[in-house]
Amino acid sequence: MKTVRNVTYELLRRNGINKMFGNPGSNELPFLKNFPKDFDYVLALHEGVAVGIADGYARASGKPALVNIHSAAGTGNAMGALANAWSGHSPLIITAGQQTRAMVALEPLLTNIDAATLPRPLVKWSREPASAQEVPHAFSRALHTATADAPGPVYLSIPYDDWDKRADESSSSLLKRRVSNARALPEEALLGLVQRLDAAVNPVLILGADVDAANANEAAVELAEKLKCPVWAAPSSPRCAFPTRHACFRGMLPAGIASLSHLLAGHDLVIVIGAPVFRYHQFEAGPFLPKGSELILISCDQQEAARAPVGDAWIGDIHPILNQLARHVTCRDQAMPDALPVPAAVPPSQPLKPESVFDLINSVAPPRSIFVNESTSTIPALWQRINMATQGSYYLAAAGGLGFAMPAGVGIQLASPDRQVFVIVGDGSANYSIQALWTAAHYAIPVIFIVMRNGTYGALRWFADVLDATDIPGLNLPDIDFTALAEGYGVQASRANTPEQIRTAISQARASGKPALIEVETGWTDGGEKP
Ligand code: TZD
Ligand code: CA
Repeated sequence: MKTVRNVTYELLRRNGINKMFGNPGSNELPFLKNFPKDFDYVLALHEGVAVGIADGYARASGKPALVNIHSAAGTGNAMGALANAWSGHSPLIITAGQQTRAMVALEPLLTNIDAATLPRPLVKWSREPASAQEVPHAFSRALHTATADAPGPVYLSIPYDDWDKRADESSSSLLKRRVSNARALPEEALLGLVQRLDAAVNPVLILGADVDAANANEAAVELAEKLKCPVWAAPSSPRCAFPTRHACFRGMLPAGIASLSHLLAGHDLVIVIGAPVFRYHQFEAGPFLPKGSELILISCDQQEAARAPVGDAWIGDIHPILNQLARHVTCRDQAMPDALPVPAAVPPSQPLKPESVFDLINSVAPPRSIFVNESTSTIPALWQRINMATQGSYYLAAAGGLGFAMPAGVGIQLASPDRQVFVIVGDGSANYSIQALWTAAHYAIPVIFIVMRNGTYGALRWFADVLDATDIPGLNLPDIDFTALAEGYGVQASRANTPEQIRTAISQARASGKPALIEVETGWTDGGEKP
């Protein structure tokens, strides 16, 4: 007899899924019973960490990732991570166990009351199947929904007595299904768009995370080199879609309405690809675009296209559309822009400035290293000083929710065994998902965690200035010994406060082939005093 469990695992297998990230409870055990030998279970010690690891894995591998978490309480623990996965277009199939169908109406312990509603609005789709026989169909629908453009998380709540039930004969037809995104620009739209690009006197390109996710970075370079135009990373960009030392690259746009449009002054055409228009942060009143500018958005996300307050949008697949544009626009007969100067080294100080730490990391990081960033007050300095040249070099919490970098770094390293992952995390941010260290140690996933210890929620001090908010409590962090925490979770750790110590600590970590945490005391980026 084919059980619901057999068919579901076969469906997952046929869709390239052979890993499950999770934290189990009694409701989940029947799904895990006789766990198939060709699947790996990756245990996380908290559901937010399980979803964070899966988010990193899905983003870096470009494949859907399966997560199994515990009922309502586990789903609640995962919501912060889910916010990042939602904004990051991460195709996660999140499953939670439910109490038995026989008892659920009585709301016994561990019931997920109104389960399908709980994760909304941070999922594309959620459901508790109406019967055991519906479970394979719900998984099939979940898979195809998560991966269809724009990708995103989906959620299934499965009563635990469903797994041993007989599967419907007809569910075998689900095993062969393929659902693909296939939307290049039709000829007429392409001609119109190319005409607008060619007619622009001074165009500018703004690239977002979905260009990197679509692995379309080289097409973006080709387009920029034909237009000979400046290229910016979209504000708050959670990925890096363009080589940061390329002559056309200008850095990341600020996340305030007025300063962003001020920087675009003089451009008659703003071409945004693979980013929302725009992911702002601090409120600054002003026009969305400078006078005389028009905006064109190419997006894989119909909601982002609809939400944009200005400009025309085309919804489609980023990679083929970028290829089409790069092939058809006219190569301009003018000089390339001048590359930005590489910023001068900051003399070593005690404590070190974050700029020095980034210069050091940049000088020792092997080619194609991956940087997962959650050092919130130093984001501009990192973009200036770390050379990110290849696809998939940079990841940040897409919704701004802290607790992303440590688990995501673990998932990204798991998906990219031939690249070195550096997690660069503040001493505030490192407390939201610290349990990720255990998963890194347990499965020998060789992430290098660098904790930037400045003793404060630095970004909030900056924001307090922006908001003119004085006398804010709760911005200083008591001394936290991250080396002791790391050792407690089984990760080798050291303190490194001079350039030489940092170099040695990184090379020892690399030689060990195991994860390592390096705690670095840092000062302010602006040269000010530590509080
Ligand atoms: N909680 C969560 C889940 N997400 C958040 N974004 C915040 C709180 C608020 N927050 C920020 O947006 S930045 C920040 C907080 C607390 C300070 C982080 O401090 P850090 O880094 O030590 O990690 P810096 O470089 O000192 O800012
Ligand atoms: Ca800090």
